[in-house]
Parts: sequence; C-alpha cells; structure tokens
Amino acid sequence: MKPAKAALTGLLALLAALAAGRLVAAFVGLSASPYLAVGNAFIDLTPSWLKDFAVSTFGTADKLVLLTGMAVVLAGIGVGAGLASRNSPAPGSLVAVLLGLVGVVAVATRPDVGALAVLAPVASTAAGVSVFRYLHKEARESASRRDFLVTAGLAVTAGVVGQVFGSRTDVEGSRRAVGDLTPKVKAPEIPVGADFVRDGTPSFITSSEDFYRIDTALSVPRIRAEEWALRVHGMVERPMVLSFEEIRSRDLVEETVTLTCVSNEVGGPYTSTANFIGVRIGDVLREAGVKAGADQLFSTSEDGFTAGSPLDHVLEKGLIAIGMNGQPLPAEHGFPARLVVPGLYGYVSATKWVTDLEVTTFAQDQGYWIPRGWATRAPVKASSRIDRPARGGKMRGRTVIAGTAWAQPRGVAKVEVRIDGGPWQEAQLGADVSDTTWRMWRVELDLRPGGHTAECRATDKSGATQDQARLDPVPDGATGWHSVTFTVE
Ligand SMILES: Nc1nc2c(c(=O)[nH]1)N[C@H]1C(S)=C(S)[C@@H](COP(=O)(O)O)O[C@H]1N2
Ligand SMILES: [Mo]
Repeated sequence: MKPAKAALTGLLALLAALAAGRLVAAFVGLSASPYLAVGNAFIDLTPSWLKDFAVSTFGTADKLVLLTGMAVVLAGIGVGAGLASRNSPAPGSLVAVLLGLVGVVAVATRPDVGALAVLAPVASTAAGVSVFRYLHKEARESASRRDFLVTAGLAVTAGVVGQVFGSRTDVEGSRRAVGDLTPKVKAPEIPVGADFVRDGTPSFITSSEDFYRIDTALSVPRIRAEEWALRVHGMVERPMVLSFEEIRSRDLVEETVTLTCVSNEVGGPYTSTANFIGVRIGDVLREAGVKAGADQLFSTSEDGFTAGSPLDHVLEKGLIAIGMNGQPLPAEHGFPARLVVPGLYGYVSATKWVTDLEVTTFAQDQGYWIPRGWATRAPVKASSRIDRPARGGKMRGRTVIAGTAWAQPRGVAKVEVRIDGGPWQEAQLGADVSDTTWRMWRVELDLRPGGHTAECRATDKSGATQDQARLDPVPDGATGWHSVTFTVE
C-alpha cells in the first residue's frame, strides 16, 4: 500500500472513532465523549505548576490549547498507525484497541458521568477498529477513492449530528450524568406531624414537579452542566470562575427552604418548599474577598433575567443551589445552578440558570423587575393561607380548618383563626422544621350548620402579627388576612 493511502486509512479510522464516540455521548451525556473525557482527565491530573503555567500563558484559551494539542497528538498516532499497517491491518487494529482502552478508562473514572457513559468509548473503539479494517481491505484490493470519501463523509456527519443533538437536547443527559447529589450536611428529616395533609394542607416538601414556577423567558434555557460556569466579580479582591464540577466538589449543604413569589395574592399558590442542595454564597464571596462599600449582590441568568439582593442578607443566608430534593435541579427550576435566599422574594434573589454574580451597589445596578414598578428591597412578609375548606366548600360533622403560614427567615410562632368575625382562636401548629420554611396549622371547631367565614393570621417569631390592611402584590408583596366562606351542613 502506498504511504499516503496508508496514512489516510489511519486518519479516517481515527475520525470515525471520535465521531462515533461523540454521537453516542450526545445521548448518554457529553462528558462521556472519549475525547472530552481524556481532556478532562488530563486537566484533573495536571500538576498545579503546569496548570498555573497554562493559565498564565494561554489565559481562558487554555482549554482550547489543550484540545488542539490532543487533536495534533491523535492525528500523529493515526498517521503512524496507518503507516505501520502497510502490509497487515494488525498494528493499526492494535493501536485502535489501545486508544479505545484509554478512552474507556478515562470515561469510567470521570466523576461526572452516569453508568451508561462507557457506551461512548466502546462505540468509539468498535467504529475505529471496523472502519480501519474495512478501509485497509478496500485499499489493498480496489483502492477506490469513493470508499475513502464516503467514510470521511459518514464520520463527519456522525460527528455533526452528535454535536447538534448534544447541544440542543442533551440537558436531560447532562442531568443524568450529574446523578444523585449527596450533601455533606443533610437537611434534618421532616418530622412526622409537620404537615396535615389529611386535613387539606399541602405536603411539607413540595415535589419538584408540583413546585410553583415563575419565568420571564418564553422557553426554558437549556444549559448543560459541562458547558456552564459561574463568574464571580465586581467589588471583590479575587474574581473567580467556577465550573459545575468545582462547585459540586465543595462541601455541599442541604437546606429546607420555602420559596415565595412577591406576586402571590393573599391565599394564592405561589409558595413551595424543597430541600435545596448547594454551597453557601457567603463561603464563595468570602473567598473572593468582598470590598468595602458594596451592598448588593447582582445575579444574572443565562436568559438575561437579573436580580439584586442585599449583600449582608445573602452573605448570611444565600445558597448557590445545584440540587433540589436529592436530584440535580430540574431544567425548569434552573439547571445547572440557581440562587436560593431564604427570606427574600424570588424576584430579588432566586435567579435560575445563574451564570454571573457581581458584587456591586444598589446605586449602580437595578434588577429586572425594579424599573417595572417593583420594590428594590423585598423581604418576605408574614403570611397565612386557608387550604381547607376551599372557597364555597361544604363541610360535614367535625369541622377542621387547616392551612399554611410562612414568615421566613423569622419563622412562624403562632397562627390564629376566627369565625364570622368572632374571637381569635389559636390553631395547632405543625412540627417546627426551620425558620426558613413554612408551617402548617389546623384547628378543630364545632360550628352550627349554615354559612360561615373563616379568617386566619400569622405571628412571626419576632412577635409581629400579619398586617390586616389589604394591599396588592405590587410593589413589595400583598398583605391582608385570607378569608374563606363555606357552609356547614
Ligand atoms: N432566570 C430567571 N430566574 C428567576 C425568574 C425568572 O423569571 N427568570 N423568576 C424569579 C421569580 S419572580 C421567582 S418567584 C422564582 C421562582 O422560582 P421557581 O420557578 O423555581 O419556583 O425564581 C426567580 N428566578
Ligand atoms: Mo416571583
């Protein structure tokens, strides 16, 4: 076989192998791509002096330099393997298998891939060996130029299809690849008696499917964890860029938090509770070194949404969350990462698909909703809601009124109920889970048949009772006592 043809055989087999790996990786998670896995393994294994050298020499192009270097080395191996196989396909096949093994080891040892990930390097190896042997046979017998062109075309198409599929729809693959998230500090178990589901309250923990949703974007941003990064900058001593893996490999904490939307009407549904897993924003910002004079953390989403939160509050209570109820965040709730700040309404704190944290001042920047008429500062107001009976509901026999109350981060100390404007009666409270969560309540009453009105009000642990004055959600949250009319039969 002529040297040029032999070299081409090796190169094309290599291309086919990489393309097959990329195509399968589009379905089992981008990190399963043997090429990227080898690159990531290389980065993880790089001693810090070399890493520092690469960053100081190439800056943010260091990853591109690495991937290009790998491509050159691989191309050299492909050409060499082809040339070594001019008489027999055995040396080239051996090289393909050995490269495949490197890919399998690299993928299998990645911390960020799922169980199916090895399928990608296995497919890669199979494609490399079979394409090599096929081309080798053709080259020796008929040596048609078309065979080479068709192979090259197929390989490029497979790679492009993998790329397109991978970047369009692989959020679920990326979530699967992240797998279960195990916090170092777990949230305390929710005690029995924290909710009164049988009496009509929601369950204490809201399932991720049932968790309320508020987005400004028309479509859910689809970002893969592997391609996501969080920039921390502004009034800090040491700006940082954190990858998903860097966040994940920190000590993760889990916290049960009730999230509340400012646009919730009295009695409305925009409040839910989940176990959020992540890192404390305070830890990250202290590493970055907050400069004097800053008073706002300004967060920006991939989709352009922004929120400004009071810096002192965020330093104390905020999380960069990557998990929700034991799983990576659902795409709808901000995968790969979002902010969760107990005690602040979502629009000034809970940025989903967050990509940028800027330490700044309220004088300098305004979050998305501020020029649209909402308040700059929006702490959660104490609130309570009657879940049963429903408006116009009918009750029979024993009358149990039950509901929900929240006043994060102060916590709920007391809920009272009154019927038909009569005396306030203290409700039985569910087990106290945390000051950053809601609290369920119930009260058993003996009511005469006929129509009634029930009202409720909460008192937080600072002793402040929920405001009676009826105010609209704009500009900083509704107030007023929830009231429900119903009939006892
Ligand atoms: N990127 C982005 N983040 C966002 C929003 C948004 O529209 N876009 N809405 C905010 C508002 S108003 C609230 S109340 C919470 C809701 O979070 P959830 O949809 O997970 O319940 O997210 C906040 N984060
Ligand atoms: Mo909201």
